[in-house]
Amino acid sequence: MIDQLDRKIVRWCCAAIVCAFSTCAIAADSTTLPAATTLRAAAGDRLLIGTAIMASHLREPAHARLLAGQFNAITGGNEFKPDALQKINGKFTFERADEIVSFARENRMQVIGHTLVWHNQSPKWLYEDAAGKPLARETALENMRRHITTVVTHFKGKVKGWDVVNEAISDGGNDYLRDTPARRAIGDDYVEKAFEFARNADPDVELYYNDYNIELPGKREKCVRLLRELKAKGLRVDAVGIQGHWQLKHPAAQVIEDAIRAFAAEGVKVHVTELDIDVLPRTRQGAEITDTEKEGANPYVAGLPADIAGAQGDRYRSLFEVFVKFPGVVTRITFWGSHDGNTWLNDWPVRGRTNHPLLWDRQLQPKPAFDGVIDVLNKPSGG
Ligand code: 9MR
Repeated sequence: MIDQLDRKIVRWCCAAIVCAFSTCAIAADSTTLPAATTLRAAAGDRLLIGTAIMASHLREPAHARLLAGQFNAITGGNEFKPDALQKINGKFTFERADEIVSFARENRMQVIGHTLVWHNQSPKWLYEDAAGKPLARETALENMRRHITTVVTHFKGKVKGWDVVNEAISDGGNDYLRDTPARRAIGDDYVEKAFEFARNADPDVELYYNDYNIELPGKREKCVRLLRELKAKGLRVDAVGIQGHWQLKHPAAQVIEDAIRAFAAEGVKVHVTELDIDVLPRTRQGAEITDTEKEGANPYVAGLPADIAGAQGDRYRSLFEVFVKFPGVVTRITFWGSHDGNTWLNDWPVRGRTNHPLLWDRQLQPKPAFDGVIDVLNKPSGG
């Protein structure tokens, strides 16, 4: 709201200056007004533009200024996950997540909670015994209920919405749900139970289902099925989060557009929650990768060549052109990080590479990727 106001004030001042100094009558329509220079100002109040951060970034002054200046939403990259909040059964540790909440409040940013139930970065005791066997259903359910209830209650009024369940859908062919510790202990209804516990803990907080590759046909249909099943049980899902860990050419913008349309038809909002555009080859993973393969897989150590940076800018531009076609449906776009020095893609699928997936380079300078995004947001019809 205030961003929109800031922008309007700038526009009014500029319009006044134009009127005062102009000898001929120039209509001060939006095309003659200066473009916003930050993502959050360009987005105004029609869209949340977010980034994933770590609490440690807040102690890096230039980085923290960039985050506060550019974004109106933040997601803790790790700080709100089960192993960060309740590593030891019954001992809740909110300090780092609370730091993120304070930073957001000081800078008029919304906080997105990520995530309540996930098969990674969750302590084993939640759903397994010491020998790795699934806990009895009632014990696992009670562990999940207590985690969700305590966490959602702690952040009541401070977090706009929660990724209630992350990555529950199976990648493989006909399998529907992923084989996870929570599912093995509780059963297929662990997803609906998670949504039920979250809603009961805070009826006002938004509830999201978040996953990767759900824009691709196959996983997309499974996600639609999940939404329908949750709805049939009387549960509320406010938005689907398409993670958006994408590459220069894959997936096609049309595929993403089709998925947004398919999810919107189920009556939910669509968020893009972990956006980045990988510019490196997706090599084999794991320890068996050879040194030669590793070197070949790391071609831009000295910097991103201008043609690739330009192609990445075009890619971001065309993705945002899709997103702004859906005003009121695509209501948040969150990048998974801000500058290239700080992205999980420097360590995945091969450790120690030099990747360049984000809008700012390692010196915090905006890349063509930034121009691609802000140009679209600045267009009068952009959303
Ligand atoms: O960005 C997170 C990284 O710091 C962690 O090491 C990693 C561990 O799994 O998780 C990263 O974030 C993931 C997110 O929580 C869920 N979707 C995939 C993201 C990238 O792995």
